[in-house]
Amino acid sequence: MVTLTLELKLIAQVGLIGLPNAGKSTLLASITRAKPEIAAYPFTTLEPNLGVLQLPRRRIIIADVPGLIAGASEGKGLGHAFLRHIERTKLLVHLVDVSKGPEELWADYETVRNELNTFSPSLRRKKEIIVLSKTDLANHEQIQEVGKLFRGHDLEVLTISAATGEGLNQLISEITAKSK
Ligand SMILES: Nc1nc2c(ncn2[C@@H]2O[C@H](COP(=O)(O)OP(=O)(O)OP(=O)(O)O)[C@@H](O)[C@H]2O)c(=O)[nH]1
Ligand SMILES: [Mg+2]
Repeated sequence: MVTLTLELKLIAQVGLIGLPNAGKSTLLASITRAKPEIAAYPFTTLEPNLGVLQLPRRRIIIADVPGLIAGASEGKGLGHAFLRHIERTKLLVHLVDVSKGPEELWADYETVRNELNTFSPSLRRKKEIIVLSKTDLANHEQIQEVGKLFRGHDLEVLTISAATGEGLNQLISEITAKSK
């Protein structure tokens, strides 16, 4: 007897990743018509949500997956099962909450990167846009300092506030250019 195991993977061009509470679902709700659950506590998203970013000549499907935590690639938290879903995306949008201090924020970024790197080479090599989220909760100096920290590691960052809409148009342009 032959046993076949079929795996269903969501088809999205872009995956939103980050620690729990980073603002992934809020971003999805801001740039698509999806209505994911949003709340001020971790692990609000328990299943991936898909949204369609409608452009004049293209539509881009975006997947918002549950937050990742340290150990996710080995099955901790909810992230593990959903890392598979972002394996086929062209681009990752990695959200980090800028209202946290620079050290904690950089540790958050590295935690998620480590999980991607451990999970598979295809995730490790995927294009990534780093987004500092919730800029309305941080002051200008804090944001500048964090930008400098990332540039010191040769990493470019974008800044957004889903609350005020700041930076969303630029992010949409970058997603459009890099998800082809
Ligand atoms: N002030 C402010 N709050 C935000 C912003 N974006 C998200 N939030 C808040 O941050 C909290 C978490 O947002 P979610 O979108 O649920 O975060 P998530 O990354 O999807 O979280 P999980 O599903 O748990 O992984 C909510 O209370 C949001 O209202 C923002 O730009 N500004
Ligand atoms: Mg969520």
